[in-house]
Amino acid sequence: MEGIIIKNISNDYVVLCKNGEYTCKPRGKFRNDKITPLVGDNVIIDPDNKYILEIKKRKNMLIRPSVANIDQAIIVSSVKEPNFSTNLLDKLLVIVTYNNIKPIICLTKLDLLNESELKEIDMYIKYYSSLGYTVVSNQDKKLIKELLKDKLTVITGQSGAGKSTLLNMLDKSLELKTNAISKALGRGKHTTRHVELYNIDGGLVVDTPGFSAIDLSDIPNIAIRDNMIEMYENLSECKYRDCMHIKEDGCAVKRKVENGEILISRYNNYKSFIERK
Ligand SMILES: Nc1nc2c(ncn2[C@@H]2O[C@H](COP(=O)(O)OP(=O)(O)OP(=O)(O)O)[C@@H](O)[C@H]2O)c(=O)[nH]1
Ligand SMILES: [Mg+2]
Ligand SMILES: [Zn+2]
Repeated sequence: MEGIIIKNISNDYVVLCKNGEYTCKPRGKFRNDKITPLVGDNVIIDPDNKYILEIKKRKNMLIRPSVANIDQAIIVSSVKEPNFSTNLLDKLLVIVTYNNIKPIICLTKLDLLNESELKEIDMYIKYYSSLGYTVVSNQDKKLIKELLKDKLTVITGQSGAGKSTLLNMLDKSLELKTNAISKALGRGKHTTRHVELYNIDGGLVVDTPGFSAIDLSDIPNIAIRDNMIEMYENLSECKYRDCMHIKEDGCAVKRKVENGEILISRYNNYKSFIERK
């Protein structure tokens, strides 16, 4: 019988099939082959003996969070509590696009901003949109549901950003646990503890525990450059074909940062990624 793994707790995998859910163990074979089943895996199970018999070929996979066959990722970024961080957003955009996953930016807690703060965020929304990213707010319920339809979407972002809250807003029956940021950080714990896949009106969505630190250490510098749109698209205008936009002369990126065409925070974040700071 065919199904998809929607949850994993230690060695138990909950598999959603057409006629219901089955909690299965992986066959010993997988351990020998060093294959660990992941949430998002399409599998064949033996429903009588509750075993996973086969894992279908994966389209892609992420290590942290551990999810397979992802179509897109919603990067949840709060604009306050925790404060908006372009560094974190740009880092996640690089990680997601490097893994061939389409990013969607979802801003939360806009209701906590005053007018002048809203104006500043609006500038960022316009800039990221101009790069071609889809930018939504967690209030755009209808739009988000349309984006989720028929796709497997991972929800990622900092702890306390409002990932579980967003899913609860989309589907009240989920009743996911959420926690005030001060408490969440104070205890140094994540409210969401495990990776779990939910079906929201035909869209499969994975809630994940937020991270407090994440790094780009697996991604080579050239790939970081090529996964930041401005750093990649302006390369052809630089004097050197392999320009890293750092010390080189005749650099189109540095020129465009100076004349305001490229957002200074984007460039500074890029530099900090390249310099591994
Ligand atoms: N004012 C306001 N508060 C929000 C909004 N979204 C989330 N929150 C609050 O932010 C806190 C953290 O939300 P969660 O949904 O638990 O955050 P999370 O990203 O799931 O956190 P982890 O599971 O720890 O990774 C909760 O107290 C929410 O009520 C929002 O749009 N506006
Ligand atoms: Mg959560
Ligand atoms: Zn350059």
